Amino acid sequence: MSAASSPVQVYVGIGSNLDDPRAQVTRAIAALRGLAMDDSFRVSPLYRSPALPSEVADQPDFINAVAGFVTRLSPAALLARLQALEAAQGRVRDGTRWGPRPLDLDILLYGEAEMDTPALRIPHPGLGERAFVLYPLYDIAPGLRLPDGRALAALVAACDAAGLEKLEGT
Ligand code: A4P
Ligand code: MG
Repeated sequence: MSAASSPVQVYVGIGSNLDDPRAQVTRAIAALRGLAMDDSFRVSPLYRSPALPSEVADQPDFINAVAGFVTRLSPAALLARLQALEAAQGRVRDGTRWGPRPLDLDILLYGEAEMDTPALRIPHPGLGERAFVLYPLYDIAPGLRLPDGRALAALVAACDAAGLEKLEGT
């Protein structure tokens, strides 16, 4: 077993636009709950939006959500667990960037960590501009600040949410 590190608050972005996306996201939420310490697990409502960037919009709409929880997994161990969950839900990596996928799990934030390696970029690139990430993150962590000090509330206020639809009853 790998050495346990101190508990860290993490946020994970969940996205799907293939093979019944709403069911894929619901299943992923249940699996992520299993990674959370104690009763730390929080999850946003589900949102629907067209695929971004607009060059790749010729594919099904995405369903997105954000989960937040406390874990002792290291960033690399957490990424490995997320990739195993993607694979378990039928994701095949064929090298197509931004292609349609049954499940995409991104580490959005790992405590206050800032990392920039090919395997892991944290905070996740695009976090500060993407409505389908910012809105659900705000739902579960309205007072959050990014490691660079920017307030999540200010990013939400500045972000273009055209096309983003919160799914009622989620
Ligand atoms: N990787 C680096 N940093 C991270 C991180 N913080 N979390 C590496 C997870 N993985 C990270 O990922 C490729 C590699 O990124 C991984 O091997 C990992 O080591 P991937 O998931 O295979 O590739 P991808 O998702 O196609 O590319 P990318 O650049 O991560 O795309 P994004 O940014 O995830 O965007 N539109 C809507 N409406 N909703 C969406 O959810 N998602 C995307 C994908 C595009 N458009 C979308 C949505
Ligand atoms: Mg990804």
